[in-house]
Amino acid sequence: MLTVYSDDHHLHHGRCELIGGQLMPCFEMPSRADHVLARVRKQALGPVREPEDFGLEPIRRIHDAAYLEFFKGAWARWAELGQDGDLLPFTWPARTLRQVMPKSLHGQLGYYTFDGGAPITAGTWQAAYSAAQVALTAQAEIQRGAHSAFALCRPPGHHAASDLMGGYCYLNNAAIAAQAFLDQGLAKVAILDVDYHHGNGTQSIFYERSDVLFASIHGHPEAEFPFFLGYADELGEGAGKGFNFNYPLPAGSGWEHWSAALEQACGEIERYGADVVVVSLGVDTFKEDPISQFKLDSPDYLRMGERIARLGKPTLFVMEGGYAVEEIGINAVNVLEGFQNAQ
Ligand code: Q9C
Ligand code: ZN
Repeated sequence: MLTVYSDDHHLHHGRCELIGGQLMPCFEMPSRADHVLARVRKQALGPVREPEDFGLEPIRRIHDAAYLEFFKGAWARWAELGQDGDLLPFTWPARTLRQVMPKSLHGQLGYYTFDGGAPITAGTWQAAYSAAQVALTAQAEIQRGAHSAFALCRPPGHHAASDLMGGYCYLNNAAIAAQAFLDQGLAKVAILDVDYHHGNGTQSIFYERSDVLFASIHGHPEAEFPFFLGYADELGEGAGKGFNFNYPLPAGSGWEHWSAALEQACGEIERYGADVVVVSLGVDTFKEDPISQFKLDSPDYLRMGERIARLGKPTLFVMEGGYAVEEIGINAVNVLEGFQNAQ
């Protein structure tokens, strides 16, 4: 299986996030992708290639033009104010406030974010842009006939909506790749989101559409980030009704419960008759993940890959979360090896 990877992810290294009432070093750190790449090489999964540059057009198919303009220019505006710390929001247009567009950088930052977990640093735009190109390059490989490919994206993407960043995410790599498949002639794309957190960004992007089915297995939003989306009764709207499936699970869920949800999600993908499957591959379901509450163990990821392979569809794996840095490589690559060995 081809892996697409760009060193540009190192350009994004947030300093800190607010957790447990304290500023802690960001869990979403560059060594995550380094560990996954090292494991890809160690296991000889296949070739590793740099991304091609498909430009902004395929990103604009998913993201709002003004949002992209804001994100691209935000750091320069911050630097012009004489600042060099991470650019982080602190005010949001929540209930009782107006959805107006302020003039100030921080006002606009509040408008374009849904949490304080997506710091903008000097290199964040370039890193996120390259991650989207990584996803598009792996997508192109499948479009050209490969049965699978791995987009080793960092920063991750599934929390990012059309005009919102948050949850460590800026550009929705999986959604951008899914749209590219459609734009290149496929009719039906299924996105299977196995990250511990609900893929609120991806769901919102495709919620009223039937050409992309979204299925997500995640910590119950009653208790888990992103809290305000990801409930089982969210089934899609309008033309998208019946094309959105959420499987929220309680804290402490292990492979037995998790794999039962995977079975249901796979059943929906089969019924749908997807031309291609995009897997939002987060491995923060791991039992030792420092910010998550599921109990998957490393061998479970092999089973996960095998089950996905049994769908029998061309499959694009897009890296999302996973914060047990030492094991992230083993767990992510186990999914890919499980998939590959089941062929
Ligand atoms: N800073 C992904 O796994 N946690 N994102 C909030 C307070 C946010 C996870 C804790 C978790 C986001 C891609
Ligand atoms: Zn996650």
